[in-house]
Amino acid sequence: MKDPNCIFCKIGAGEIPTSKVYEDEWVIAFDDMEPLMPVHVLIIPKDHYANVGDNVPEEILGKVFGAVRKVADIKGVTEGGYRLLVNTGEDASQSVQHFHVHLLGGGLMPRPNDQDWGAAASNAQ
Ligand code: DGP
Repeated sequence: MKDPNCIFCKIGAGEIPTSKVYEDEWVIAFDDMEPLMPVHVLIIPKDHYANVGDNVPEEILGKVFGAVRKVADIKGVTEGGYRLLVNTGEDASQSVQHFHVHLLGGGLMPRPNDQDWGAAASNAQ
Protein backbone atom coordinates (compact mmCIF):
# COMPACT_ATOMS: atom_id res chain seq x y z
CA MET A 1 0.00 0.00 0.00
CA LYS A 2 1.33 3.43 -0.93
CA ASP A 3 0.39 6.88 0.38
CA PRO A 4 0.16 9.28 -2.59
CA ASN A 5 1.22 12.20 -0.37
CA CYS A 6 4.30 10.48 1.07
CA ILE A 7 7.69 11.52 -0.26
CA PHE A 8 9.33 8.20 0.70
CA CYS A 9 6.56 6.26 -1.12
CA LYS A 10 7.42 8.32 -4.20
CA ILE A 11 11.12 7.56 -3.79
CA GLY A 12 10.29 3.86 -3.35
CA ALA A 13 8.22 3.88 -6.52
CA GLY A 14 11.00 5.59 -8.49
CA GLU A 15 8.90 8.71 -9.03
CA ILE A 16 11.48 10.96 -7.38
CA PRO A 17 15.15 10.56 -8.28
CA THR A 18 17.47 9.70 -5.43
CA SER A 19 20.98 8.49 -4.77
CA LYS A 20 20.10 4.80 -4.60
CA VAL A 21 22.35 2.47 -2.64
CA TYR A 22 20.37 -0.78 -2.75
CA GLU A 23 16.99 -2.00 -4.00
CA ASP A 24 15.01 -5.22 -4.09
CA GLU A 25 11.33 -6.11 -4.42
CA TRP A 26 10.41 -4.87 -0.92
CA VAL A 27 13.02 -2.35 0.10
CA ILE A 28 14.98 0.61 -1.18
CA ALA A 29 17.98 2.27 0.45
CA PHE A 30 19.26 5.72 -0.48
CA ASP A 31 21.59 8.41 0.81
CA ASP A 32 20.05 10.79 3.34
CA MET A 33 19.87 14.31 1.91
CA GLU A 34 21.03 15.79 5.23
CA PRO A 35 23.90 13.45 6.15
CA LEU A 36 25.07 13.40 9.76
CA MET A 37 28.02 11.13 9.01
CA PRO A 38 30.16 10.31 5.94
CA VAL A 39 27.86 7.31 5.48
CA HIS A 40 24.20 8.07 6.14
CA VAL A 41 21.72 5.82 4.37
CA LEU A 42 17.97 5.45 4.85
CA ILE A 43 16.53 1.96 4.43
CA ILE A 44 12.78 1.91 3.85
CA PRO A 45 10.04 -0.54 2.89
CA LYS A 46 8.43 0.33 -0.44
CA ASP A 47 4.98 -0.02 1.14
CA HIS A 48 3.78 2.71 3.46
CA TYR A 49 3.93 2.33 7.25
CA ALA A 50 3.99 5.49 9.35
CA ASN A 51 6.67 4.09 11.67
CA VAL A 52 8.10 0.83 12.98
CA GLY A 53 5.12 0.52 15.35
CA ASP A 54 2.52 0.81 12.58
CA ASN A 55 1.69 -2.91 12.31
CA VAL A 56 4.60 -3.56 9.99
CA PRO A 57 4.41 -7.26 9.04
CA GLU A 58 7.32 -9.25 10.47
CA GLU A 59 8.25 -10.30 6.94
CA ILE A 60 8.74 -6.66 5.99
CA LEU A 61 10.70 -5.94 9.18
CA GLY A 62 12.91 -8.85 8.14
CA LYS A 63 13.37 -7.44 4.66
CA VAL A 64 14.28 -3.97 5.97
CA PHE A 65 16.70 -5.21 8.61
CA GLY A 66 17.94 -7.90 6.23
CA ALA A 67 19.06 -5.13 3.89
CA VAL A 68 21.23 -3.60 6.63
CA ARG A 69 24.27 -5.80 6.14
CA LYS A 70 24.02 -5.48 2.35
CA VAL A 71 24.00 -1.68 2.62
CA ALA A 72 26.86 -1.81 5.12
CA ASP A 73 28.90 -3.94 2.69
CA ILE A 74 28.11 -1.66 -0.26
CA LYS A 75 29.14 1.40 1.77
CA GLY A 76 32.26 -0.27 3.18
CA VAL A 77 31.38 0.10 6.86
CA THR A 78 30.93 -3.55 7.82
CA GLU A 79 34.39 -3.76 9.38
CA GLY A 80 34.46 -0.36 11.03
CA GLY A 81 30.93 -0.60 12.33
CA TYR A 82 27.83 1.49 12.10
CA ARG A 83 24.84 2.72 14.05
CA LEU A 84 21.16 2.07 13.31
CA LEU A 85 18.60 4.63 14.34
CA VAL A 86 14.82 4.34 14.07
CA ASN A 87 13.10 7.54 15.13
CA THR A 88 9.53 6.68 16.03
CA GLY A 89 6.88 9.31 16.71
CA GLU A 90 6.84 12.76 18.17
CA ASP A 91 9.09 12.28 21.20
CA ALA A 92 11.79 10.89 18.92
CA SER A 93 11.42 13.86 16.53
CA GLN A 94 10.50 11.62 13.61
CA SER A 95 10.14 14.03 10.70
CA VAL A 96 9.14 11.77 7.80
CA GLN A 97 6.13 9.61 8.62
CA HIS A 98 7.23 6.57 6.62
CA PHE A 99 9.12 3.86 8.53
CA HIS A 100 12.83 4.18 7.87
CA VAL A 101 16.07 2.94 9.40
CA HIS A 102 19.04 5.30 9.45
CA LEU A 103 22.40 3.58 8.91
CA LEU A 104 25.21 5.87 10.09
CA GLY A 105 28.92 5.20 9.80
CA GLY A 106 32.24 6.12 8.34
CA GLY A 107 33.72 7.52 11.55
CA LEU A 108 33.67 7.30 15.32
CA MET A 109 30.33 8.27 16.83
CA PRO A 110 30.08 9.32 20.47
CA ARG A 111 28.02 7.24 22.84
CA PRO A 112 24.82 9.07 23.72
CA ASN A 113 25.02 10.91 27.04
CA ASP A 114 22.88 13.37 28.95
CA GLN A 115 24.45 16.37 27.28
CA ASP A 116 23.66 15.09 23.79
CA TRP A 117 20.19 13.93 24.69
CA GLY A 118 18.86 17.19 26.08
CA ALA A 119 16.72 18.18 29.01
CA ALA A 120 14.42 15.15 29.14
CA ALA A 121 17.34 12.74 29.38
CA SER A 122 18.94 14.61 32.27
CA ASN A 123 15.74 14.00 34.27
CA ALA A 124 15.83 10.25 33.65
CA GLN A 125 16.65 8.06 36.65
P1 DGP B 1 13.68 11.29 10.74
O1 DGP B 1 13.94 12.44 11.65
O2 DGP B 1 14.14 9.98 11.37
O3 DGP B 1 12.24 11.24 10.28
O4 DGP B 1 14.61 11.52 9.47
C1 DGP B 1 14.19 11.75 8.18
C2 DGP B 1 15.41 11.90 7.32
O5 DGP B 1 15.00 11.91 5.97
C3 DGP B 1 16.21 13.19 7.53
O6 DGP B 1 17.53 12.83 7.94
C4 DGP B 1 16.25 13.87 6.17
C5 DGP B 1 15.82 12.77 5.23
N1 DGP B 1 15.03 13.19 4.09
C6 DGP B 1 13.84 13.85 4.14
N2 DGP B 1 13.34 14.03 2.90
C7 DGP B 1 14.23 13.45 2.05
C8 DGP B 1 14.27 13.31 0.64
O7 DGP B 1 13.38 13.75 -0.12
N3 DGP B 1 15.36 12.67 0.11
C9 DGP B 1 16.36 12.16 0.90
N4 DGP B 1 17.36 11.55 0.29
N5 DGP B 1 16.35 12.27 2.24
C10 DGP B 1 15.29 12.92 2.81
